[in-house]
Amino acid sequence: MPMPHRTFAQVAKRRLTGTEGRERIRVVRELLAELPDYRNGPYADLRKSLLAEIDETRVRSNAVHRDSIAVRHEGAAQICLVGPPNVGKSSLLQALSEIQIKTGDYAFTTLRPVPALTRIGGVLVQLVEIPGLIEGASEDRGGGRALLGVLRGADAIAYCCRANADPAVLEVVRDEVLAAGIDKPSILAATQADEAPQQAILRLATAFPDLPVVPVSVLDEDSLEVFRLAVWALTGLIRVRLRKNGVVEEEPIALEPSATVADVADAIHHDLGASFSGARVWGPSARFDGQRVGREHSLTDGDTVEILV
Ligand SMILES: Nc1nc2c(ncn2[C@@H]2O[C@H](COP(=O)(O)OP(=O)(O)OP(=O)(O)O)[C@@H](O)[C@H]2O)c(=O)[nH]1
Ligand SMILES: [Mg+2]
Repeated sequence: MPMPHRTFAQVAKRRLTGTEGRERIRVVRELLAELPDYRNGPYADLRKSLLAEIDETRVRSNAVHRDSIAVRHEGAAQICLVGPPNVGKSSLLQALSEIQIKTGDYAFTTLRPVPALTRIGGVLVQLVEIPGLIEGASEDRGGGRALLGVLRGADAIAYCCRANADPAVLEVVRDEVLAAGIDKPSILAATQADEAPQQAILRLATAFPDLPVVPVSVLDEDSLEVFRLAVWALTGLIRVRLRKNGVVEEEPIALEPSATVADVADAIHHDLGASFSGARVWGPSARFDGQRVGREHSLTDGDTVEILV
């Protein structure tokens, strides 16, 4: 004897309360399975309204996803990997970090932005794979608006294109980014370079004269290192090592290029920033090792600093 349809409707309402997205769809499916299979009458009406509920839930969750996607910034800078589908963005992310990510020999393996941290010269930098942008993305095709929103919040862009591909396929993507009014420091990673002749790299460089081209292959560790350095250059940051009581700390800190000794002291502790008397500097910005400098001395990438109290 099936549950009276009014009772079923009440049960359904109660079970659906407070659910959203995938969870809501799962509950609806369970309810559908429990519903007597009548073709007409109140049970058939219930079935229809539950089926409509699935569609509505889908539309709602898409709307939520589309409005915006937030990728929390981590590390010293956030660099987005952007390019057509299936060029090797995930493979690059995997080769440069600890994450396990799906890669595949087909388009749109990655559907959401995927962040991963990579260490460059001792500093953590965040790379974010942006799923394949398609023509019309700036008008929201393929959920493009939310993806471009992530890009808008990034510090820089590494465009990715198969080294032996026709440059036109990347032009499509780049045009969408520019049409969205996004213009950030950028490089062009010519991916799967192990499968491309030197002329292919030249062809890309000619097609994109304003982008430094970095040939890269996940099979070639040296090329990955060159790519890391190019990403570091994109951040525009400098690395400075701290020295305390004669011992240099292993991991450098990342600073804005205009950083002074006072900024370093302040980064260590606000009180120190206010009270320290000066510093000693080793490295490119010092005239000689251990040079005594004042608060406003500008630092350079590769310096080592000891704050004097
Ligand atoms: N020979 C070679 N193949 C590569 C390299 N990098 C990636 N591939 C292959 O290229 C295909 C696509 O790789 P993915 O990393 O999934 O590409 P993607 O750009 O993330 O793709 P979507 O997320 O689908 O847009 C896979 O079959 C990889 O094995 C490379 O450096 N050399
Ligand atoms: Mg991918």
